[in-house]
Amino acid sequence: MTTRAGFVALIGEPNAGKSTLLNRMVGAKVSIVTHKVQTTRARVRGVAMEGESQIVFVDTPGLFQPRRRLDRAMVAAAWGGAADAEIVLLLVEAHRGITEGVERILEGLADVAQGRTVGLVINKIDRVQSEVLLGLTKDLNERFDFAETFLISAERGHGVDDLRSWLAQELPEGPWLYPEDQIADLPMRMIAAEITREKLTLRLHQELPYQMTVETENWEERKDGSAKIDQVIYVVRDGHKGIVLGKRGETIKSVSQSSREELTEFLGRKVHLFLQVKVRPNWLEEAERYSEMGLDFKDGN
Ligand SMILES: Nc1nc2c(ncn2[C@@H]2O[C@H](COP(=O)(O)OP(=O)(O)OP(=O)(O)O)[C@@H](O)[C@H]2O)c(=O)[nH]1
Ligand SMILES: [Mg+2]
Repeated sequence: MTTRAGFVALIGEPNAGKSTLLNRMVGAKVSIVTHKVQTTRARVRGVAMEGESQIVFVDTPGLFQPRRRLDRAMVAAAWGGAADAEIVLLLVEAHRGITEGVERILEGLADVAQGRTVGLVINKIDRVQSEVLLGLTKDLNERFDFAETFLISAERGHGVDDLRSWLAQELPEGPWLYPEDQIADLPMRMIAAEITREKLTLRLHQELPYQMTVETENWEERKDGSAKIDQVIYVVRDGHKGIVLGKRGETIKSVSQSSREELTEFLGRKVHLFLQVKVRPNWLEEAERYSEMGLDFKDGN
C-alpha cells in the first residue's frame, strides 16, 4: 500500500471562505467561521483522509495589508503556513474577482511558489452567473501559473470532491503524519476559546471583535465525566466590557449558552462554562496573549 501525506495551505483575502473549506474537507468544525473579516487569527490544522492519502489542511488568517501588531503577526502566520506546505491553494471570491488585495497576494505568491504546487480555488460560485467564472479563471491564470483551477462553493459543497481527489494524488508519497482518526491539531483549550470567540464575534459589532480575545484559563475534568471550563474575555476598554456583558448581562448570557451548547456537542459530554470579562488596555501588546493564540509576538514587530 502506497500512502501519501502532506500539508495543503489555504490562503486568500479575509472572508474568502478558507475556514469554511477546511471544515468541509475535515467534515467537522475545527476552525471558526463568521461573516466578518479577520476571523481566523492563527494557523489551524485539520486532517482529511482520501483513500490512502492524508491531507493536512492548514487554515491561515486572511492576507491583507497589516497595520497593527496583531495584523502583522497574523499575516506572517499566513505566509508561514504557505511556506511550510507542499501545496498552496489560493482562494478567490467569485463575486469579488481580482481585487487589489488579490493582486497583492499574487505578487507575494511568486516567492512562496518555488518548489510547491499552487492551485487556484474560486469559491462562492453560488453567488455568480456561470459566465463570470470563465472570464475570471482566464484572467487569474494569465497572472499566475496555477497547476489547476477549481470552481467551488465551500458552503454548499459544490466542486469540493474533485478538489479533494486532486489533492490526494498530488501529495508526495510518505507515511501519514497524524493518527487516522485525528481531525484537528489544535489544543482543546484553544478550540474551546475559539468557539466562544466565534459566538462573541457573531453577537457584537464593529471594532470590538478585533480588540477582544478569549483564553481558556482552567479546564477541569470532573468525576461525573463532565468538563468545567473557565474562560476569560479580554477587552481594552471599560465601555467594551459593558458591551460584552450587555443589558442586565443578556449578551454574555446568550454567548455563554451558545458556546456551551457547541462545546457539549464537540466534546460529546456535559460542559460547565464560566465566562469572565477583564479589561486589559494593553493586551494587544502583550507577548503572552499572542502565544495563547498560537501566534508569534515577534512577527508583529
Ligand atoms: N455564499 C457563500 N458564502 C460562503 C461560501 N464559503 C464561505 N462563505 C461565507 O463567507 C464568510 C466567511 O467565511 P470564512 O470561512 O470565515 O472565511 P475565511 O477566509 O476563513 O475568513 P478569515 O478567517 O477572516 O480570513 C462566512 O459568512 C461564510 O459562511 C460559499 O461557498 N458561498
Ligand atoms: Mg478563517
